[in-house]
Amino acid sequence: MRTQVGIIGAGPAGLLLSRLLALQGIDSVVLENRSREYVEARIRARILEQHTADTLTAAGVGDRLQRQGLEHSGIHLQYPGTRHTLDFPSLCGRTVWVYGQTEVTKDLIATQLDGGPPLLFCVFDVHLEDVDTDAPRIQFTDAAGTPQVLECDVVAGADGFHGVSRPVVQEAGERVWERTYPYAWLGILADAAPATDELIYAWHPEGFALYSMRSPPVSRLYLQVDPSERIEDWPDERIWDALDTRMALESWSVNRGPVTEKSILPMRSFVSAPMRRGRLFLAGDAAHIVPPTGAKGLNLAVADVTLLAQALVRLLREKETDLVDSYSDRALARVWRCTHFSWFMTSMLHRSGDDFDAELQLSQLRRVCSSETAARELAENYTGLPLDL
Ligand code: FAS
Ligand code: PHB
Repeated sequence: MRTQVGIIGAGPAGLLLSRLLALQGIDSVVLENRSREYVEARIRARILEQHTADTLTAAGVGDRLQRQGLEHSGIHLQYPGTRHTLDFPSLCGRTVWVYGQTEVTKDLIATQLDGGPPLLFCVFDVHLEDVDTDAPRIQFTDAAGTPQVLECDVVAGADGFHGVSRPVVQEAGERVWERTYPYAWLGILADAAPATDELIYAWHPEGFALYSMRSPPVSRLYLQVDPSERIEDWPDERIWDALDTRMALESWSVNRGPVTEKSILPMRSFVSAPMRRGRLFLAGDAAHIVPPTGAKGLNLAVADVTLLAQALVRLLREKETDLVDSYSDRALARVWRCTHFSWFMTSMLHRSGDDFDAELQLSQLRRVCSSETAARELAENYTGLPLDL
């Protein structure tokens, strides 16, 4: 098999990269080790920055997003006795969209399978070779169990945190920064109409809580818990009682309903640099992980592949290396900005158990809720900064 760009991973990064390249006449093959059903069923991100929504729409995969997505013009920040609304359009002229990553993935896969570049599911034994040459190869076994070799001009490692691509970059020497947070998120899906128009990010002495939504009849809610907590120790009633406590506001209450899914998600920040080795380029979670408090994970993946697609078109069509040579630095500038913002939101809103921290957090929250300058800084980061910082 031969293609210009071999892409490992059919998550949002790999799929969108393939689409953006195809629109520029660059061919690719996407290799995915899971089944289509598995990939489309993964519940993950939800908040799309304005740039992400615009990119998907411009790439011709935004029709359902425009029809079924929920455009949100702000968030509520809460601490005991106060719920303050940040109005994004008045602060920074942008909005965000609530539209599940699962739906984005379904839209991208449907487009890919409707006459788009090859997308192979259930491959295994994926190995990269000769990435330091201009003829890298991907060895793999296809779903039928037949060994295959994909000859490429370039390989894109969009295979997530547990993929095979980053270790290949690491072999040539790279730096890694990691922070594991001393808390996790217990998340539930509930058949209950959200009791709020915008997301509520709530600080409380007992811990952080987040009120989000999937669709008009379905709520998505999260509680800060200790990373050692077990989901079986959290019956529905205990979860609802904790949400009521942490989000309490006079003459308002959380809407309860049947819990249809619950899980505990660990929280960490992770960055690896560079995001390139020879003709192998990393994008998305393969290179970085952020805690979900800032709603940046999916949006960072989209920003990476927007930059990478531009760079690969320049290399493969115009034979110019300037953009591929600057890709890692340009992508990492945004990665660190989003890593900082995700750390800022996480540190401001999650109880550490230390009362000095609590006073700092409350002071920061009061500052954001009272200063247009501080609110604008949060709004600009949350809705997404320009691609090239
Ligand atoms: P992905 O991990 O989505 O995709 C990588 C793909 O590569 C996968 O399909 C995988 O099966 C495949 N793959 C791996 N190894 C392979 C191999 N050897 N060969 C072939 N294929 C291989 N972000 C937010 O902004 N908000 C959230 O609330 C949020 N919640 C999250 C919850 C969870 C449980 C997780 C894990 C992540 C969450 N994220 C969230 C972050 C998430 O949305 C990621 O940022 C996003 O999926 C990144 O997309 P990709 O880089 O494409 O990586
Ligand atoms: C979600 O709805 O899953 C969600 C929303 C905002 C976040 C994180 C997760 O910051």
